[in-house]
Amino acid sequence: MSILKREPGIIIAFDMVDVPLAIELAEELEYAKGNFAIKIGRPFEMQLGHHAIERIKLVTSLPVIYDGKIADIPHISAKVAAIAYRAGADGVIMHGFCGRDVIRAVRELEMGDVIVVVEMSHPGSSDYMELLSDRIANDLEYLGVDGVVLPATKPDRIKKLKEILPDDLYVISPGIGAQGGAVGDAIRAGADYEIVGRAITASDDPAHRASEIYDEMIERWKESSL
Ligand code: OMP
Repeated sequence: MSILKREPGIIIAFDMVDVPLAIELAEELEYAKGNFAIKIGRPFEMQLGHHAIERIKLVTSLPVIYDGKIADIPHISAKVAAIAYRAGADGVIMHGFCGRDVIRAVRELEMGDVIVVVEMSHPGSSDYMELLSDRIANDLEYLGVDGVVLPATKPDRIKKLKEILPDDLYVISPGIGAQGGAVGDAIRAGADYEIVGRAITASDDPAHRASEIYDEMIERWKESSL
């Protein structure tokens, strides 16, 4: 069973370095209106190591994803993922470009969801990654992973890659707000969750802003299904 509810939602990127702020936001999100999950990124992890995951898990029942963008040989990738799962992560994000053996090594842990980056949201993603993304997407049918990361900054690529990807994989999409994507762009293109960092965490009232962005996303999603 997927760690994420199969309904449109927002994954909030916890990339802040202010630990008390992160904990306060995780507590507040518990009661905020919306369908949320929390993604712990490397900057926050660098403050506390794997305790970053433990500290957030202590104050929330929302799904927690460790975004280590794991990209190493199979042995090391599995070791990093296992530490994150043991600390309480419900899922981990890893790169797809390292190869099938790396994806298999993490999946074979069977400790939680495995989410694979297929294509990235920043402009330089087109330098190299776009050359590989169709191939990675094709292979995922046989690798038994749970979800993929596709770029909200390129809704057309979401649509294209979804044609290749197995239906049962969930799609989570970053690039909304600070990177130029509009709220709702990825959901309308077929993503399940939009990933939002700075547009929420850098606002004056992040939990309130998360609910506003959630409402806006649902509004745009409903418009598109009329
Ligand atoms: P904001 O740009 O502040 O909304 O944050 C985006 C978040 O999504 C950060 O945590 C990034 O690490 C992450 N991300 C991308 O921005 N682009 C990608 O292609 C992949 C990710 C990711 O895997 O989450």
